[in-house]
Amino acid sequence: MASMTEFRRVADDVRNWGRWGDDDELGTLNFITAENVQQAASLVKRGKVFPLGVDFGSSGPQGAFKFRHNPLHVMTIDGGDANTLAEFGPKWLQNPLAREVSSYYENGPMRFNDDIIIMPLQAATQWDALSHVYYDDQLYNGFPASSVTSLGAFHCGIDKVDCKGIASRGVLLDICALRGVGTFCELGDPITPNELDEAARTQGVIVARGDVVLVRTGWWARFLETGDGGEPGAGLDWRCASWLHDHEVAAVASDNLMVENPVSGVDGVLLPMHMLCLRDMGLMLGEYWDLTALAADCAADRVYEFQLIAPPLRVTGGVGSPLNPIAIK
Ligand code: UVW
Repeated sequence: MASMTEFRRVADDVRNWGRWGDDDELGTLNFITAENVQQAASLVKRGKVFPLGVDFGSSGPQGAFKFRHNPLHVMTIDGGDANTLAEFGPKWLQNPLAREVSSYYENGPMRFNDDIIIMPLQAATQWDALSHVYYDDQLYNGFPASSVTSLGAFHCGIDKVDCKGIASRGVLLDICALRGVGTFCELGDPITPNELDEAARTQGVIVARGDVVLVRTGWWARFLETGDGGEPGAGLDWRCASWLHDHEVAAVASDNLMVENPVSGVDGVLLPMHMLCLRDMGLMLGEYWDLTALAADCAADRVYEFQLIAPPLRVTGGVGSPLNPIAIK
């Protein structure tokens, strides 16, 4: 178990504050240049598209956590209204909305359905914004933690990264394949920097500046089998923060619930990778990405690089965002 002193030493090493200016709110997305975007597009050879987003619905994994919930999706106008509102709406004097909607049906053949979704921005496939996690009262680049207000994040909100797309080269590192574990890397064995190197080497790919690295642990496939959103699986050991820093990776995402190993590895510190990546490096984390089909295709053609397009929603001041990233080969 590492000490807090050791953690702080690593934090000092990987910290990117000031690297792209004192007002920077993009962090390692700055590694993605126009050349990266162009080169990533040139990786599209077969036009095969892999949607990496999971379902946004009531049976997602977030039911396992008391402070988060699965998306609540409710129909506000549906097919039943075409008949019932046509009958009752026009006569419903105290309800102008019912009269208005039914008038649409009375005057022509058009029918419509509407719906609404209520969900934590940390449900299902997501990006963590740089303002999601902090310590010592500071966000990435030294911005005060108090700048995250009840109206949202004034600094380092997810809307700030909109200018980047996010599009770059994606590289899959398949740890299930490396470990020869069929579908799922069990808890108790965090993924080490050496394993990331080994996965890249055996797959014949070199992780380079500006890449978005996708780490497959098999957690999502396991969740689909068990329905247990609280089951921990292996994630990145906290020391992988230095590996991501050294390789000048733009962002990292995984198929599990928090990218990092649930067992901290640092005495008295919960989620040290989150602290180092988001707050010190300015490196965004993607969670609950479904990498199963992409991994199968990569194993079949032995090509582990692709164009990755993964823009978040432009939620004003959001500290995270749902998305449906796509990989194209
Ligand atoms: C926390 O658990 C704090 O965050 P995340 O959803 O990013 O893992």
